[in-house]
Amino acid sequence: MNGSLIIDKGLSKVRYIRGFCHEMDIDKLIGGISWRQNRIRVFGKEYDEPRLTAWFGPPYTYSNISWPQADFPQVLEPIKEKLIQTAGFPFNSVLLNLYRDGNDAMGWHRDNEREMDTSLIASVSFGVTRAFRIRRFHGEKKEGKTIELEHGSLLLMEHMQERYEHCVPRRKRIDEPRLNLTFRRIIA
Ligand SMILES: O=C(O)CCC(=O)C(=O)O
Repeated sequence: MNGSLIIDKGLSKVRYIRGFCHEMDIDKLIGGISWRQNRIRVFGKEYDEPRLTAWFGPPYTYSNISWPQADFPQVLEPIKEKLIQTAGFPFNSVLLNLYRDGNDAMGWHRDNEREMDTSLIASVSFGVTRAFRIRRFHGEKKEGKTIELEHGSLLLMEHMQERYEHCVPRRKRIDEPRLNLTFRRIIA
């Protein structure tokens, strides 16, 4: 598979592929989804999550947020099919993150819930370019990488969750939206 290998450490491999799906129209995608803004609890206080989200696939729970089973909408089917063919992996679910502008963000975390097959997670990006940061979970946290995720790009994260955490930092000067589709395989 083409693309640049960003991380290549034992089983953990992260590959960045430009132009995977650049023909898709972000406005059509955003308009085809019903969005939710979840509430999160941080140090005992509740806040609105700084982004909008949607979930399609089997029921899924993380950080006290629960999603019921939901079928893939038509607008996402071509992306899912192309991805399954490209990666040769049976993704069965997707988490959508809509960053309305640079004030929306995602903090450091790992996607390592027990019901998820973490051997491969695939992230497809649309809209404005945003930075995606990765660092070791244990030990040398300063040794990180930053990838600029461009419109239509694909990031393949193979066994990344075991060793690395990731985030999408705020970028105050950005005033355009970015849509991220994170395809996963739920196994239980
Ligand atoms: O927006 C992104 O690129 C990251 C999304 C993410 O970290 C997640 O869905 O767990």
